[in-house]
Amino acid sequence: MVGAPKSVENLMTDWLGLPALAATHGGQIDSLIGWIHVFMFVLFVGWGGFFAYTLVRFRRSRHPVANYLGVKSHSSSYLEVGVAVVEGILLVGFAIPIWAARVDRIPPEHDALVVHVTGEQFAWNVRYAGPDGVFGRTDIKLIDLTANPLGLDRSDPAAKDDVTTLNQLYLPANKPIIVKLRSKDVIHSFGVPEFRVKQDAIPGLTIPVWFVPNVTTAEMRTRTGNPEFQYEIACAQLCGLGHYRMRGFVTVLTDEEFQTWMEAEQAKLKDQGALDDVWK
Ligand SMILES: [Cu+2]
Repeated sequence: MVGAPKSVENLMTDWLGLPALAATHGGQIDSLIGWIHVFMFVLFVGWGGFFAYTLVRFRRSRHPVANYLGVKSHSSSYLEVGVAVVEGILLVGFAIPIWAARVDRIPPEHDALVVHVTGEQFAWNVRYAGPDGVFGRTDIKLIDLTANPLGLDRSDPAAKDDVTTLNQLYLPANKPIIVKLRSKDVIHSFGVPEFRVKQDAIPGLTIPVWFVPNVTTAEMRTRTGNPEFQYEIACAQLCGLGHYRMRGFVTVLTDEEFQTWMEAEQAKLKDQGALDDVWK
C-alpha cells in the first residue's frame, strides 16, 4: 500500500497482496483478514505438529495391535466443549456486534449520497436522484432495454432530473455513499475490491450497502503509478453466459468535480427534453 502509514496490519496486507485500499472502513477489514491468516497459521502449525506426533507415538513397531478401547479420559470432550464455548463467545460477543455496527448502522440519508444500482444480465444500471434528492417513479411498462432500462417515468416531476448511467458510477470522495442494490433478473454481486465491499444483488430485494471512498481516481493513479487505473465493479456471482463481461467502473471525484459532473448531466437532460415524449 503506497502512501499509507505502515502498521502491523498494513505489513500483513502488503504481504497478502490485497488490492490498494480506498475506503475508510477498509483498514479494519484488512487487519481482520491479516489476523485470521496469523491464527490459521498457528492452527496449521499446531495441528500439523500433533499429526506428526501421532504418527510417531502410535507407530506400528510400537503398537502392532490396535487398541479397540481407545482413550478413556474425558479430557478431549471437555476440550471440545471449551472450543464450542469460545466460538460462541466470538460469535455473540464480537461477530454479531461488529456486523451490526459496520453493516446495519447505515448513516442518515441526508448526510450521504444515495445511488440506486440495479444489476441485469450483463450490466450495472446506475441512477441518481438528481438535485431534488427524490427518486422519481418507475414503471415496468416503460422498460426499454436500450433507451430506458429502468423504466423511468419522465412525466413524474421527481423523475425529470434523475440521472442514469450504464456501467459508470461517479462518486464524491470523503462522503458516505449508500448504494441501494437491486437486480432485474438473477442474483448478481456488487464487488469493488478497493472499497472492501461485496454484496449480492437479489431480485425482489433492495439491499443497502454503504462505504466512504477516500481516495479519488486521480490520486490512485498517482499512487499506483498507473495512469489508466480504474476502480472496477466486478460482478461477483456467476450470473450467466455473459458474466465475464459484467463490469462497471467507479470514478471517485472530489466534491467539486462531482458537482460539475452532475451539472453537466443536468444540462444533457435539458438538451434531451424532446426525448421525454418518446418515453411517455
Ligand atoms: Cu452478474
